[in-house]
Amino acid sequence: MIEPAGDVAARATAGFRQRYAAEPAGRWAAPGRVNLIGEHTDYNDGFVLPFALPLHTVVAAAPQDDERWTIWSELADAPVEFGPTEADKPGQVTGWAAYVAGVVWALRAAGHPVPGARLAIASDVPLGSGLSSSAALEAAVLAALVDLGGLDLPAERQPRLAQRAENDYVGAPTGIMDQSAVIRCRAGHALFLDCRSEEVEHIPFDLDAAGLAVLVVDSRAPHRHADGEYASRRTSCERAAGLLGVPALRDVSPDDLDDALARLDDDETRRRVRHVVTEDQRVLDTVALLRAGRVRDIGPLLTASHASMRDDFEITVPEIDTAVDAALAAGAYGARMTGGGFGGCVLALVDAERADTVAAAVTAAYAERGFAAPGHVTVLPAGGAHRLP
Ligand code: GAF
Repeated sequence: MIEPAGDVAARATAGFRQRYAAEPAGRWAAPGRVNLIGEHTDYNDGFVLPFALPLHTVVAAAPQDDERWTIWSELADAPVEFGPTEADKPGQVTGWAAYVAGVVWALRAAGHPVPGARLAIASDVPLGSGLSSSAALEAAVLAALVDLGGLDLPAERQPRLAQRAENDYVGAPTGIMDQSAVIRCRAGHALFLDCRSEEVEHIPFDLDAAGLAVLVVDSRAPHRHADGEYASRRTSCERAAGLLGVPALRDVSPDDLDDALARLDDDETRRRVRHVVTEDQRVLDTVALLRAGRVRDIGPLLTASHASMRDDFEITVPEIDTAVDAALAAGAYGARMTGGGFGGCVLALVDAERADTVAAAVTAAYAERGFAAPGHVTVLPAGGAHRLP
């Protein structure tokens, strides 16, 4: 198991000591994630296959006697403090601290007696790169408060609660994937999640044994209206499900796709539906290949997923498409954008020994197009949120 970088935990601990002149009662870590395949399927009750990254947010925390919460983050200028009045009303705490207040709010709204606490936060999950830094923060805070308060909230029920914090307190209409990934993933595995039932299967994803690596390229593309575009894709899918008379697009079978498309009234909605229905099937096909140990063979499914996001769901941007094309031209088995879109990261499945060559090809293609240089890192699947020893 890959433990979080010691220095993130050390920074959280040092921050706690410095800020509060006391020792933390414990430290809790939650990872970032990439999604191997299954994009914009979660809020359509469909399937996703993310895995956790060996990059973490760490919360050092201790209970405090009164019912108040004080949070310090190494990334913020000043600490934030709030009590039940602010926590019980979405919108009262804003900015990065809203993710923490949202967790307190969601716990209290579900009837849990949340202990007052002092928290110090450090992280090496990049912000704004689509690697779920917000879910990592929610999950680490949630793990800390559950442990400190001795709350009865098993891991399988935590993602829904963290999602509620993000949807109803922060106000971002995201699905259940990111919170599930950062809480429930297992090292060496991808998480096959049925977003309707929330049942999971841990699918072995042993890149090392296959001589492979996943190269994650940070496109560094500026986010272009990502929040509004995300919400409009979601609305469009829900409207289409209504028109088709199904609870969610997950209920449209690929065999019935042509009939379903013929019943829709405009081309844009048809493209959105086609993406979701074919993407669900690509997740199932990817899982089948991984179960059979055919890791290399998932490459074409990753690339087909990208084409579907680019042409049908229309959520990619030029930097992202450039990175995918360059990785494929340099010999990647498959490549796709990962996450909500309009920027963020690309993942490419590559022979481990060619990872640097593929990364260099992407960097060269960026330079040719005049884009700011991308970032890159190779990753192995890590485990979900946990208390540190
Ligand atoms: C973002 C959201 F938070 C997820 O719920 C999911 O919809 C994803 O975009 C797209 O697959 O990460």
